[in-house]
Formats: sequence, C-alpha cells, structure tokens
Amino acid sequence: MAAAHAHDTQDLDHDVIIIGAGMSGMYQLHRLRALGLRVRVFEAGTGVGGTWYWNRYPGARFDSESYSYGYSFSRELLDEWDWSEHFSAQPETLRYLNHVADKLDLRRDIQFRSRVTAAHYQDDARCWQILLEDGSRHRARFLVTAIGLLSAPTMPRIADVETFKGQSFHTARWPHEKVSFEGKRVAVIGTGATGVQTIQEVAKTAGHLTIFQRTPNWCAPLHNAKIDAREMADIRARYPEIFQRCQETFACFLHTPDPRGTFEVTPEEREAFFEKLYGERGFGIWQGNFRDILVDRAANAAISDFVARKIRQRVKDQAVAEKLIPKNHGFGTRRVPLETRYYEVYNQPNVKLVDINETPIERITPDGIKTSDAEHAFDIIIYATGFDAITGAFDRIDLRGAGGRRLKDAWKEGPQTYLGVLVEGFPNMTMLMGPHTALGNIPRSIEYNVDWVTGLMRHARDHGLTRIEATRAGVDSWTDHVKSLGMGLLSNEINSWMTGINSNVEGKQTRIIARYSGSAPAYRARCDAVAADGYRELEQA
Ligand code: NA7
Repeated sequence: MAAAHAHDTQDLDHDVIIIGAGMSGMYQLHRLRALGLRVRVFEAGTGVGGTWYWNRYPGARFDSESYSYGYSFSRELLDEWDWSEHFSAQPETLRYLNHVADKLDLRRDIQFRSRVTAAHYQDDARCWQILLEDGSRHRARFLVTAIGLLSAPTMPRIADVETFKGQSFHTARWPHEKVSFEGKRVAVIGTGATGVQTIQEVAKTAGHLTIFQRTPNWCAPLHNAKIDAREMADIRARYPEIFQRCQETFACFLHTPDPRGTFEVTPEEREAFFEKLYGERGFGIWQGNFRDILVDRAANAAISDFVARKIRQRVKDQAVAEKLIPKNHGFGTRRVPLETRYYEVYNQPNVKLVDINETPIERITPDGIKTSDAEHAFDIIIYATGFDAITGAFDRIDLRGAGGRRLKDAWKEGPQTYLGVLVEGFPNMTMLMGPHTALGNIPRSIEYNVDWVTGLMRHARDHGLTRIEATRAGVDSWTDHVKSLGMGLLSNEINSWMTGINSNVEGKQTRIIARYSGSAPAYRARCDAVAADGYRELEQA
C-alpha cells in the first residue's frame, strides 16, 4: 500500500470550492461537475444570479442585447428561453438564471447564505481552507473565485449617513420588496450607468426627484424594444451566427470598431455615421464607432462634440444641459451609460439637478441632505455610488496564499496575474473575471474563462496534479503585456472604476491598469496556446 501523503484527497471536503453563484460560478459548477469532480459553491445571497440577484434597483437592465448576453453553451437552453425585450430588465434576467439553475440542477451543490470571509492556502496539504461567516471551515484542492468585478458596493464617504430617518438604499443592495416612489421626495446620488437607469425610472412616479451629480457621464440612447414571437424565432434561428459574431468582435459585443479613422471620411459622412449610430440599438456608438475615437484626441473630440450637441437639443434649459455635458473626459473614456429618455427627465417640472461641485454635500441629516447652500428634505435617498471594482471583492476576503502571503500585499502596486486567471504564490487558485482578463460583453468572456479553467482542471485530474501555480516570469510577462496594451488608451488617463479609482475607498485614489484592453480574440488565442502546450508555462506537481 502506498504511504499516505499529506496532500491526499481523502481528507478534503471537496475537489473544488467555487466562491459565488453568479453567471460565472453557475457555469463553472456545471462544467466541473461534468468532469466528475466534487464541487461546492458558497454564495452569500439566498439565490443564484450574482449581479442580477443583487442589483434589483428600479430600471436595472442589460446594455448588451439580451440574445448576445445569455449562455451560449447549451442549444437546449437557447431553444427553450424567449427574451421579451432587446435589452432585458433585471427581473427577467434573474428568472432566466433561475431557469438555468433548475434545468442544470445546480442548487444541490450550492450553499446559500454563506459568505466567505477567509481563504487560506495550506502548503502541506496543498489545499485551500475556506472560512464562512458562520465559522465553518471547508477544504478543497482547488479554489475558484467567481466573485464578480462589480460586486463590492461602496457607500459614499459623506458624514452622518446613518442619521437619515427616511428610507435609504444602495442600488446594489436593493430590497426584494417593491419600493414605491409615488408622491415621495426622492434623492439619487450618483450618475453612472446605475444612476442613469435608476433616475429615468424613478422620475416616472416620484413626487419630486433631486439628482446630486458630481461627474456627468456621456450617455447614449439604448433604443430598447419588445421582441415578439416572430422576431424571437428569427433570433433563435440566427443564434449560431450571433455567437459567432461575438467570437469575432473586439470585445465580444455584436458591435465592433469600424475600420475607418474619424478623419478619413468627409465631415458630412462623419456626421451621418455618428447620427446613424446614435439612432441604433445598444453599444454601437461606443463599441462600433470609428476605430480611433478612444485613442486619438481629435477623433474623440469629434464624437464628444456630436453627443454634446444632442444633449443640448434634448435638454430644454441650456444651463442644465451644460451641467449634464462632461467637461473632464471625452466620450467613451468611461463606461457609456445607455439611456431611455434620460435627458428628457431634466425637462420635467418635478426634477432638479444639483451640481455638487458648485454646492457640495456637507452631510446627511435626519430629514435629508445638507449642501453648502440648502437643506433638502427627502423621504427616500438612493445611493447609486458604485463599487469597489475589479479588486474590491478580493480585498473583502482575507485571501492568503503560500507562506501565508496576503493577496492584498501581492497586489499592492496593482494586480499582477497570469492571463488574469492565476497568481504566483497562490497555487490552485483560479479567478473567473479576475483583473487583467478580457471583459467586454461579460457572459461571453465568462464562458471562455470557465472553459479554460475547466481544461486546466481536467489536465490536473488526468495527470494527478495536486499543485498548480503560475510562475513569476509568467506573471511578469502577462502584467507587462496588459500594461503595454493600455498605453495610449484615453480611458486610462481618466478616473473611473475601470482605472481602479474609488473616491470612497481608502487607498484607491491612484489609477492602475486594471483591465486587459487587447482584443478578445487575441486573448483567447494566447490562452488557447497555453493549453495546447500542456500548460507548460505553469509549475505543476
Ligand atoms: P459608477 O459608474 O462607479 O458610478 C458611481 C456614481 O456615483 C458616479 O457618478 C460617482 O461620481 C458617484 N459617486 C460616488 N461616490 C460619490 C460621493 N461620495 N458623492 C457623490 N457622488 C458619488 O457605478 P455604477 O453602479 O453606476 O456602475 C458600475 C458599473 O456596473 C457600470 O459601469 C456597469 O458596467 C455596471 P464620480 O464619477 O466618482 O464623480
């Protein structure tokens, strides 16, 4: 009989622990189970869905076309699910994800109400020990983080937030019960993609709505529409084509940059092209514009000028319009919120825009919000103040690798990863949608990421590996590659969650290169090559 090794599997509770039952954790569970592995998912919420479970705020919906966003891996799933709108609203998306969980019988391996507070690698046993909020410990050979890149909500650093007597909500912690705005005095703080969706919805019923804006964003029309049975049948017939298109585009959207430069066409052609994009559905104006709008200052100024003119046309009060036009960044250099009659909200008599650069918020009071020049009374305050993005969800877990090294320390100067999936010093840990992976149309990237990790786990299983780790050289080379891809991108010169800035979080005031900004096909080609080479760039034991 072979001598028992410290890293034998029989002492372990599971082969793989996945943190998070959002879109990535759900699909990863499905794939790893099919390999015959014992998998356990720990999820803080009471149900599946991740982003679509937590973000129940009014107006929450896709900005990617529904049929390009759902899972593509199962023809059966595609055949039996109908999308009712081009850009599905959160309740429908959550129903969809619950349907997927039912269909694949995922829940039996998911433990809900289970927030992971710590994950420590154990050198001797070559395993991860996970600690839950309830104090229980669980051990597995491999750890997969499926914790989302926009999942750690942040409240604003404003004094006396807790003193408010009315109702208040962060958009990403919205209650499961309906909140009525009928006749109420409502405040919204924050005008990112979330704030914009919230504002345009709340404005429909609120008695009075006040928006506290620090930085306006460049918003563009979503042009949502219903999908009837005939159109859905047509979409279903085109699914192979739709997903093929997503495979080929730069960021997995249906939209991809136009090969022409902004100034390679006549001014009339340029205007007509911008006009066409402004009139079309979805992210085309951002992701399918002239190829140079996000790198060339003059090109960026041209599209910014075009969108500014649209805002001036749509907002009646020109002083308000000027406040809504971004002055400190160009179009598309931050995430472009897509909107439906957002600018028209500011023409309503019951809506007021407060520019908090002019009159800063001093504090929250029991009755509302005190700015430098007024006391505003409210029944409801909505915080659409965003997330500690990309690394935030990692920071909230006490994550320690080999030798007890903290991930937070390893990433002090910014994230350092191998393909965005592995980290040197953190053996047997893989990240889904971690820093420095290709993002874009997220579910498309998730499917690729999960499939790649599944391939790695299959390799480990087939070769009886108990320890897999990225090398220093591998991490350095990927990190350098990601940094060099980020050079010249105008978005990397701007503060936003995409550059790792969060004014409400200590230590997140310095811009970092947080995202891989090359093309998705190039990312996949690189990862495919690593797999085809037997993962020889990794240390395997
Ligand atoms: P964002 O895009 O980070 O937006 C947060 C908003 O909240 C933004 O307008 C911030 O202004 C504002 N904010 C944050 N803190 C404060 C304080 N302290 N005072 C006033 N205003 C504040 O988050 P979202 O949830 O909208 O979107 C995140 C992503 O999720 C989105 O891009 C989609 O991809 C999905 P700032 O710009 O910092 O001046």
